[in-house]
Amino acid sequence: MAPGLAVAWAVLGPLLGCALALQGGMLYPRESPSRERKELDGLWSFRADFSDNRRRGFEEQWYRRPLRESGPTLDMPVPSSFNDISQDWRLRHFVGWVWYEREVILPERWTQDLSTRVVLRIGSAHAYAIVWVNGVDTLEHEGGYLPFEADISNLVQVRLTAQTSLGPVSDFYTLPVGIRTVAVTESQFLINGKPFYFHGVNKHEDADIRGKGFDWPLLVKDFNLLRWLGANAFRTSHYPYAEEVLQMCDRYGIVVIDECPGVGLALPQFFNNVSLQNHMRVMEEVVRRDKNHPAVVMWSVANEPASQLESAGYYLKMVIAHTKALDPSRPVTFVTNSNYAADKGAPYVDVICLNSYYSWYHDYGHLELIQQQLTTQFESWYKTYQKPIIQSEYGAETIVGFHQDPPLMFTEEYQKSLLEQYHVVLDQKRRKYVVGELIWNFADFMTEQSPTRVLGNKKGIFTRQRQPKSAAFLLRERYWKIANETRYSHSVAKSQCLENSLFA
Ligand code: GCB
Repeated sequence: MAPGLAVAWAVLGPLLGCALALQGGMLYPRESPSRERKELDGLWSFRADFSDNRRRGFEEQWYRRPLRESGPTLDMPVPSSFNDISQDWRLRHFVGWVWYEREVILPERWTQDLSTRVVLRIGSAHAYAIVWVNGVDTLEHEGGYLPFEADISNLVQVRLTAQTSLGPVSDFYTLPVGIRTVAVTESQFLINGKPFYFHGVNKHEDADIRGKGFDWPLLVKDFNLLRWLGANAFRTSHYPYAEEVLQMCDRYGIVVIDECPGVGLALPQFFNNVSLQNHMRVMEEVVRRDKNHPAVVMWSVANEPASQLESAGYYLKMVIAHTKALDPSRPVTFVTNSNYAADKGAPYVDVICLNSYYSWYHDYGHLELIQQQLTTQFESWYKTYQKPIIQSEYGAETIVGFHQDPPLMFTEEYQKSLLEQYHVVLDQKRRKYVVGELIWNFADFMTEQSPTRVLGNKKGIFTRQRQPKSAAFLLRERYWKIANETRYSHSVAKSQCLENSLFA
């Protein structure tokens, strides 16, 4: 196997001035028939040196061993500004040395063909950088903004051969694994044989400017916020998310209900054989891609299909059976907003997932009705099916900065009060057969315009820019309280890496 290339670099506060001697140009790294390029962007290990003299890293020689062995590390996306990513106020204004580390597997040719020149290039590091490669002090650079590079061929080129009892190895692949069991009883969701309560969110892959699209800084920010919130789960509403998202969930111990894009199945004509075949094929693709993620504990085949229709009943039965055949190890569900007496798909799911918007889409403003309506909802469903239930959506549109007391719709007070009413009933039922609650939504997100949307869907507890509304603080208190009551509180609190996660 090619040797790992461990890279650590450190940056310091203000730029002090620089003296550069011109030694030829520095070409932007472009691929060509004779040049290959390997991106080092992505997640790095990170540690700020909070010691009084800010020099502990040098004194203890953190560059000699994996950074995680020096003390607690964080995941830090590169490129990004560490001050903006974390919920730790100390990092917001931190001045001093910070340490970044990345382990890289280089292509065999780079490390074994001694005529290949390997150059390490840092696009920019603010404001003073020292770079170690495999523990060797290789490069120093003062001043941010501009690139610097060094020939590291002699540090990474070693002749190695790998052999197994079957002969030489020609292909290598590393698959991080986690081991856990998932099971469902009449009233419980079990992970590793212990009752698990989902206290989390629904998300969207959405942010300002970027819209939908994978983005490391955004992802790390969102995971920092999930931890701040004390959330232990989310549903990938309403489509499978980027694979990097699931990798983060595996590492952080966040449990996932993995949903396929079966959304908008609202009309009778959608439940035909062509859609069914297509839906089953999509489930195959989702399961094939995501089955190795321990974080994924349940498949959701659809969101709010018109499951009161007979044709939908047959359709959902087939999709669910197909998904179970593809993966007998995980429960399967779909998310419904139908009435318990009418739903034709519920007989086939392992867990009932219910969306309801009491005092929002009907009985507007009547927060006092929520407790009775929600109690009836839970009791009717449980009496009919004797299956565990998750409140998979509930919430209220809230425009940040709108205030009114007594609460009126669209204000922060209304969102809080609505959540509080739901929580009263959830607390009564969660020790019985309700096994989870997922707020709609983690953050505001963009939608088509309509009379019910004010520049998108504003049911986020965070704004689209990831700042908390009042409800976020309410939910934070609740989720940490539940986390501390459950057996998994340890993993929720510390699940930065696999050793501490539920799936270790
Ligand atoms: C729902 C949907 C979700 C919507 C939400 C809302 O029931 O599942 O996609 O965004 O309601 O806010 O209307």
